[in-house]
Amino acid sequence: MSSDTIFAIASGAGRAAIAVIRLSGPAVAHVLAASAGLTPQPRFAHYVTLRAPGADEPLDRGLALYFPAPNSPTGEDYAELQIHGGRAVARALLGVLGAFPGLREAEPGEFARRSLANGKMDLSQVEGLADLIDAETEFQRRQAIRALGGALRKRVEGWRERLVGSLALVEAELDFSDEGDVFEPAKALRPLLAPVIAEMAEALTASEASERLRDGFVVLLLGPPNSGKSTLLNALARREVAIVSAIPGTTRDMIEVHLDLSGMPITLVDTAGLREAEDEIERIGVARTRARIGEADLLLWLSEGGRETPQLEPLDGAELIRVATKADFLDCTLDDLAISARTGFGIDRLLEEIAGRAKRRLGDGSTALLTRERHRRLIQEAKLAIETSLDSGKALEFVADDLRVAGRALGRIVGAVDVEEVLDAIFSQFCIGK
Ligand SMILES: Nc1nc2c(ncn2[C@@H]2O[C@H](COP(=O)(O)OP(=O)(O)OP(=O)(O)O)[C@@H](O)[C@H]2O)c(=O)[nH]1
Ligand SMILES: [Mg+2]
Repeated sequence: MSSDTIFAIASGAGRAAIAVIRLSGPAVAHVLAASAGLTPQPRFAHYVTLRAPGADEPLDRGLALYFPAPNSPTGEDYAELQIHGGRAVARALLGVLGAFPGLREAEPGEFARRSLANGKMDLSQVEGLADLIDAETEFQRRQAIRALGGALRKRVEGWRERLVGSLALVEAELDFSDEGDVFEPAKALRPLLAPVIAEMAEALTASEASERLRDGFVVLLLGPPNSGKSTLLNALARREVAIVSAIPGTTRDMIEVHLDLSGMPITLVDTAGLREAEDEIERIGVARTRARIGEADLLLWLSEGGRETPQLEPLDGAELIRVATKADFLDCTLDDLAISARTGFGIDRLLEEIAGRAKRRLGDGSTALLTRERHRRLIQEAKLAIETSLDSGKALEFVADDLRVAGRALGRIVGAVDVEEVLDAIFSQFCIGK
């Protein structure tokens, strides 16, 4: 780890009542002494006056908290300064901090990276932290807090322990086997490893829901031009997001709105009405709509009074609901969900319908384990290697190799195995100050 001391505003950009500045690294105690005039008692809040070193004029007054290594969020000497949240206050203090030798502004995610390096968090927890910061709905929060609490780490450790146990059996056999006895690795290891394979398969099956919960449940509003798609989008978003007009072919670009529906993240997408397009721009809009169909979880096919049947290519996975629009002045066919975006008739029922399907697809985040494609890929890799190790008639050396491959894949999930490129990818998503 570098010997730089880093600092950053942790409380977000812009004007606020209070801003929090974090510092981490070996110079922290010196900086506090020089700018706040004291060596604070660890883990106590001190009310201090902050100044540039040697200056009389105060910059601001606020609270200083000091956490000496290793009992700190980063495992290094660490401090937080709570100051007034005006832009000029923060700018002045950051300027003073930057002038100390050995101090510099933190890169995005650098505090979390130091926590990882010092064993305060593992990689799956860091990912949970990133998701918690980004969480917009209750279920996303619940899922992220489980990851941050180490749910995946504990499971992975359980698997690794059993792998290590199996490997020990194989290696003992390699080192000490008598010429005479017959050790059949597949037979000896199966009782230990079959449950691991089963648990991994179960986690993989459930992972689609967790990943979806991170990304949101995508609902596409489809239908012929003028069927009322944009009007419905505006009604659900409760603001004028999309242009509505009586002219068919009004919408060309896809317009997305994010909703929190009973704790679930829903992305609603308005699209260009599906028809033989009359001009080049509309044609592109229709092509984009068709391309997006494959990525949606739910398709709402809107038509006036429910009169038109869906004209769509075969779809894999996504469900389709037919919706009859403009129920305020049209007779709607009965088996359809009838709505009027103008009067609000049927909208609650439609929302319930969407929520029900989303719930079935997403779960509520309380059992989530694999929240990222990265986890899923590594567990698949580990599972495959374990399965291969159990092939009958395999030489012990190869069995040991398979088990090591599986162990390394699992190690990568929690960052126990060197994974610089993964780290760069993950930490670059963080905001500065985290
Ligand atoms: N009476 C009534 N009119 C509606 C309703 N929903 C939409 N309209 C009208 O129908 C016309 C078309 O609505 P849009 O929402 O622009 O239709 P669209 O499906 O987005 O059309 P394109 O973007 O052209 O594909 C507008 O004049 C709306 O005011 C409704 O529930 N009741
Ligand atoms: Mg439209």
